[in-house]
Amino acid sequence: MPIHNADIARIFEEIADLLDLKGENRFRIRAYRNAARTLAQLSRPVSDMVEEGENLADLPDIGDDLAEKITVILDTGTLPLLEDLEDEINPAMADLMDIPGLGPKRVRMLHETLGVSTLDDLKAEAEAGKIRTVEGFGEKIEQNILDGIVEAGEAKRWLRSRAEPVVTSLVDYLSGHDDVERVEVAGSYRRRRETVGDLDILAMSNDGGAVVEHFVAYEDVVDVASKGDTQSTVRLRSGLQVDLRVVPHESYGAALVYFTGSKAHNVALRKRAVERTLKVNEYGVFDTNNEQKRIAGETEESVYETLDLPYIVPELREDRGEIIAAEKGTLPRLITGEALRGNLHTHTTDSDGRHRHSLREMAEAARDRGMEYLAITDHSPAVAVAQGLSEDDLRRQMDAIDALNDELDDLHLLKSIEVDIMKDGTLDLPDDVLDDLDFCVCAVHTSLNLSEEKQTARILRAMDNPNFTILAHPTGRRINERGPMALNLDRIMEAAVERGCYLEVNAQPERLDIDDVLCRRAKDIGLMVAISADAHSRDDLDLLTYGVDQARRGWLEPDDVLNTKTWPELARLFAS
Ligand code: DGT
Ligand code: CA
Ligand code: CA
Repeated sequence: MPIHNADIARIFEEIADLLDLKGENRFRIRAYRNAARTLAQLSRPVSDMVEEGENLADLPDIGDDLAEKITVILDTGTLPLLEDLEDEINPAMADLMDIPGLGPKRVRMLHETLGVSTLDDLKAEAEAGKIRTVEGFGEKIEQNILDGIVEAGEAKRWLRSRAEPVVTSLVDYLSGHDDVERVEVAGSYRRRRETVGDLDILAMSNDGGAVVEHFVAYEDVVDVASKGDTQSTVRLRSGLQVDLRVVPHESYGAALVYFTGSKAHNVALRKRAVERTLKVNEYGVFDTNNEQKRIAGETEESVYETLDLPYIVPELREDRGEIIAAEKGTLPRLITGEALRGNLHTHTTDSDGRHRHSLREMAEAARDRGMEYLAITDHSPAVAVAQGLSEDDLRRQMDAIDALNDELDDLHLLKSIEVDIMKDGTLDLPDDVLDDLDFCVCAVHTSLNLSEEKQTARILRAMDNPNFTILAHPTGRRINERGPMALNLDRIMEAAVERGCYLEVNAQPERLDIDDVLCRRAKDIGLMVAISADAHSRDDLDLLTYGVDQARRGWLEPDDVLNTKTWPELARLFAS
């Protein structure tokens, strides 16, 4: 394996970090960091320089000692000094210094007092409120650390919803150029994945050079990683990386297929092409016997057509059976946002000061969006931070809903609750009040760390309650924040089918719970889901679209989704 300049730079950075954690001499630390920067910015591989007999010590910030170390790395891929340091100090501790506010001194302190060595340790101690107890730390620093951990996670993949405004501005900007005929975002963004690693933008133009110049001149570009005649990669101020490709008219469809991916879908398409003595790439579809001859490529449809396939929407392009389904004519007729008649998970100011709008305001917002029904599902008492509704509060809210229903013509409010599933699997309100609701949304908010056995048993027990209707955010995951609970979801889904219960696709962008893969599993066993906004404000009602995206990626059709039904239809389902 060739050793790149960046590899050597990384080793020097790591040494500097570990020396820093040891409290070593800062000049020695600085020397490694400076050398790392020199290497990272060098235009030629140092391996070439060594081969050509050049003296590395002539490079800025590199003396005889470091020059010698570079040759050792080129020969062996590592350095004894680094290995010694890694034996002494857990290298994971170096990652902790990336959290804002945590320098080497504080990391050392946390290690000595609480035994913190990894990001997971740090998170656990911060969540348990232990950090604030360490000398020199306080509640504020603890909170900053928690926020920092979240941000560190988000830096890896972006929530698609967070990338959206960035995309809109950039696409507007690119479309504004005279030589640009069309712009589209491809990649995972177009496939509507819940997160995106980077953006892949395709522009149609005959003047690639001009478009690339326009692109790199965008005001939010802070770093140009590469720039050619038809492609460029940049990093935006927000940290998001963007790949641009400029293609001519005749290749646009082929390029769109290629850069939309997924890679696995592309591989499957190419295999299919080979079987037809065709070649598919980002420039078009070609005859293997005469590669000069472009058979298709102007539109995506033309590419699929040469492979004897109908058009496949981007959400399905994951090589999860879509090509066979397309061939057989059994592609799903996917759910759309227009098919949703209402929302089955909504909060109001009745339960939580953080919720921004009253019952009436939420009702009017739903009506303005053309919804036929809206279920009001405030929290139950166990969610103390959200000031959950007591039985009396809930009865009062039910009266208020009756009154408002008399008044509203074109929206029907449903009486419901987001009732907590307690640790023992009981529900957080007595059955006699739950009996009087239209249906119940049930959720786990506490004791998320039970074993799979216990967590599963807890939810199954809750489902035994005849008032149980929909399991809200079933896995409890929050993207980039916390993973799913340990759960046997197959058992839960089967139990739901047996008992006439349902699962939610929570449309909050950081939840999207259940996800696409689980949606597909639900469909396969005949389990319907509710796509729910979990709205905490009027604008949140618009989040449904993210739930629809996830459901589409999970092959769901209108009949798989509860809230495509009218309320009378739903009432019948819930009663049976
Ligand atoms: P991401 O960015 O991690 O969220 O995921 P994608 O799917 O956007 O992946 P990305 O940005 O690496 O590449 C964009 C598309 O380009 C990808 O979906 C398919 C295509 N592509 C990239 N690398 C390859 C490759 O090695 N082979 C093939 N066939 N296609 C590739
Ligand atoms: Ca991408
Ligand atoms: Ca990319």
